[in-house]
Amino acid sequence: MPDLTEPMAAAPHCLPAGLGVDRFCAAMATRGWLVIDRFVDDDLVHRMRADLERAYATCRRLQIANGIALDTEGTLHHLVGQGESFLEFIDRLGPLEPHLQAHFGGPFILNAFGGNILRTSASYASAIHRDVRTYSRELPLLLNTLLMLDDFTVRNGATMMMTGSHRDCPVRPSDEAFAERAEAATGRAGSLLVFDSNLWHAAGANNTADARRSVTPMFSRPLVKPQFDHPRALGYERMDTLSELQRQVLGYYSRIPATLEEWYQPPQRRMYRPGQG
Ligand SMILES: O=C(O)CCC(=O)C(=O)O
Repeated sequence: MPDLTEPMAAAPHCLPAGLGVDRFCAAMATRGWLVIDRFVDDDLVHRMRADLERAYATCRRLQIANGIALDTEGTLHHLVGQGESFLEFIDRLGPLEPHLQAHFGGPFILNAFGGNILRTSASYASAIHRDVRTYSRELPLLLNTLLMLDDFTVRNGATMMMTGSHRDCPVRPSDEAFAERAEAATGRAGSLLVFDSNLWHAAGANNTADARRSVTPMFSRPLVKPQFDHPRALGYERMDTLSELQRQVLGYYSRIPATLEEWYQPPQRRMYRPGQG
């Protein structure tokens, strides 16, 4: 049995040689999470950091203006449309597409694309939580990913993962139970943490002077309602400029018609295409 606990090393743009679909699915089924070392290269990491800073100014302005500043410091939401690097990341999922398809048993879409700039102060992401309210155990509704934009270490608050809790923890564990089983998901910048959304986790405490940045795209089966209408946010007309992978993942093939004209279309022009589950 291969060791599922070690971050799997790969050259940028590739998956580690040992990370076949079977190994991926085995890790998700047993531990519920894994780290893919340097899933994206430094160039994309640098551009995502710059886009993240700009997007944070936009998100923070609205958080403050709308009276929700307290618990949201450092958090960002709905980055699709807030920087080209975020769209580029969707295209970089190619090598992982068969793995995510195997996990979901079919095509998948983006559910939400957030981010976290973790400094010494905490946000809601620092509480023990999971990101799917409906505990679905063996039926995977949602899958989290977290792309590390800085090295994640124990000192700067690497995400704490309660290994295996997606299988046996339908309700929130006590702080003690969490601490007993939680492992730090450490990794180099560019590494991708992938985890079952049924798994309990929390951002660690950042005890350094530097920010620990990440983006957190989540994925689902197309039949699950996404947290943001990505095709409408980008514009339906933008579809022609996107890759096949971006169209699928951003949900252009699983939109909701709003007129009879949109509904009555041949299969390949339908807003919700055949085969989306
Ligand atoms: O920033 C982190 O370490 C945790 C992020 C998180 O909780 C999430 O993506 O749900």
